[in-house]
Amino acid sequence: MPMTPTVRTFRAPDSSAALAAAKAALGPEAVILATRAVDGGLFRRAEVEITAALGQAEEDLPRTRARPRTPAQAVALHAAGGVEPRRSARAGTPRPEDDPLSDEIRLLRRSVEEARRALADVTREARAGRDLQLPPAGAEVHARLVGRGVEAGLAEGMVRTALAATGPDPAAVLAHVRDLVGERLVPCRAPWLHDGRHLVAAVGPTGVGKTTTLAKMAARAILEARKRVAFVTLDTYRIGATEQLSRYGEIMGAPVLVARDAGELARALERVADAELVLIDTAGRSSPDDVARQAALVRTAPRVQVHLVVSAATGALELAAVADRYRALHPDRLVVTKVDEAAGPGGILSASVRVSRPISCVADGQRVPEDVHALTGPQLVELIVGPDGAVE
Ligand SMILES: Nc1nc2c(ncn2[C@@H]2O[C@H](COP(=O)(O)OP(=O)(O)OP(=O)(O)O)[C@@H](O)[C@H]2O)c(=O)[nH]1
Ligand SMILES: [Mg+2]
Repeated sequence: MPMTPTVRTFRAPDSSAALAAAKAALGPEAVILATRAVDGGLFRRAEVEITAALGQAEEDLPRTRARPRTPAQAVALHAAGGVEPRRSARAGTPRPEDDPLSDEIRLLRRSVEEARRALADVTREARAGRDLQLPPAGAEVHARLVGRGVEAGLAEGMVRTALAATGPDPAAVLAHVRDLVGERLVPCRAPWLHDGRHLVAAVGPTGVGKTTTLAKMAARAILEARKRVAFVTLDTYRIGATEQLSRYGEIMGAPVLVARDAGELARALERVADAELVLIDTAGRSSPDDVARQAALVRTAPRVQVHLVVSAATGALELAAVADRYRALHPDRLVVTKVDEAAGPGGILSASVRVSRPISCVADGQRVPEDVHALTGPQLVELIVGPDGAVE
């Protein structure tokens, strides 16, 4: 007896949990039709949504000349190595519904392909855990961390420490890992809420959001703390850079000064002596010499706090490389941007452990000033590890 396809969606914090839920509800023959990431915000949990259909058991599928009745059956049949679903069993007698059906089948095939890839990712992560010869509880937590973008080596180190401390209970291992992440991600007061006169300089790779983040900080300081704010830019390199900052300054009624060398910077700072928050923008440069020259110039400003800005969207390995490149400049704070574009924000940990500096704020969008947040310790941990609760 052919089964009637049942199509259902399942949501869970990660793809392995969503797959497990689909298999639990629909049985091991469930056919995954689509997977998609459901966006979370900083305060909303992101989820993975899987659409699955109750498939036919392989032995039930006709081996030849079968005709799928619905798209789900067609995909099940095709995935199970059955016959070409487009043509009817009676070859040469095309049916009127063939064309819309084949369109749907094409779409569904693509979805199945995407789902297969997602499944391959999950399997690879699980295999990585096994290859490391971690006990099941450790492999599970390791897979979760890697799935959230945490560098595999960092994940392994934390999981092994947690296993040694707690024993092989996945929930206890995960709880201990949360503590370890918390120790590595230290929050601090939002730069726009600092007392007294405060100088903040943004340094970091090209295009990570230095200028935008400074504009967000300025707007927050003006709106929330009623502070007098001034901008100084050292970015005379990129065409349009001064105009970009001047536009923000104009909108906010904050002066924008340009400095090309230490003398000009000192004079600019004197001119904005009454500003409580001075935001110093720098040019994103790729050459290490240019980066070092600019950092040396920034450091001539008395009591300046240097914020290294990194983009979470670049992934763990790139974040680690950026942190290594900029560590020599001794940044005082870390700013993380583009969390909204990061497939897994866990990569932030790679930068954080390398520069070992407090995280002053996290940006998750282009809107000024809404998309910048000074997160608490637990919020930072949640960003990396995902929402609290049992291991999924
Ligand atoms: N999605 C997203 N986009 C962002 C975020 N922060 C900045 N951007 C965007 O990233 C682009 C580059 O931002 P900028 O602020 O000009 O970057 P920059 O680091 O100053 O760039 P350079 O000065 O050229 O090195 C702009 O389109 C911003 O709107 C963020 O948190 N999320
Ligand atoms: Mg800029």
